[in-house]
Amino acid sequence: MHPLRLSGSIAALAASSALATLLAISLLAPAGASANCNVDPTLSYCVPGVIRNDACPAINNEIVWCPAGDRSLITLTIGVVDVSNNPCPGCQVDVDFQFTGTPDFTNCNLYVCGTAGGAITLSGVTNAIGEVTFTFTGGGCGCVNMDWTAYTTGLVLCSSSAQFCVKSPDMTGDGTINFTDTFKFLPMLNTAQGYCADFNCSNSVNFLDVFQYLPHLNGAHACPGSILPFAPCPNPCP
Ligand SMILES: [Ca+2]
Ligand SMILES: [Ca+2]
Repeated sequence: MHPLRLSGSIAALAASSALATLLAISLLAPAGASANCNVDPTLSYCVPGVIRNDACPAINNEIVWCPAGDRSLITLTIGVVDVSNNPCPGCQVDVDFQFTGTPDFTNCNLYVCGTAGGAITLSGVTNAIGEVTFTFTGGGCGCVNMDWTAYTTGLVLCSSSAQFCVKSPDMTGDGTINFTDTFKFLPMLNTAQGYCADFNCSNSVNFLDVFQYLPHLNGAHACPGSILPFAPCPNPCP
């Protein structure tokens, strides 16, 4: 290698190392800064919501989610403020989540990726406006309840729950999209009806829903990790 190029590489390496150090310091700094924030748990807030990325009308209360995360997501935003109602950036927030639900299909499951039996504890750090947002995806069709308790520095910020209506190309709710989901989909396509296969929320099942379904089937979309459903079926899914 040309000596100049080599020295350039070393300089780049040194720069990236310095950047990594800076990044590490900047990541560490907010945690310390949180000690300076006189958090007021009564003024702090937790707001459930969705990031909509599906073909259903925006005002619709049904969301389509895919275990691969390329459709709508369930969110929880936590805002931490001090006793003067000013945002607290750099606060570590820990949240205990518990998801439960009832599948619309018999013999099928509901799950949220990354959870074990619907439970997971996540941590995050509030941004410049004092907020941190957690996002979730999963599979199955039915009603999902999200219960949460959010803490910072030992204080409970909020503890509440919200319900979401979900449907997914993972119709069987086993964590992946494959031919078993197609077997669920086809009877609804043939009869032109079925809530769980109506992927564009048009109140009928037709070729437009096929177009919604196929990319997930062709991509064999799945949760990045293993799943442990929180609404297990009494029998194995077909
Ligand atoms: Ca499936
Ligand atoms: Ca439809």
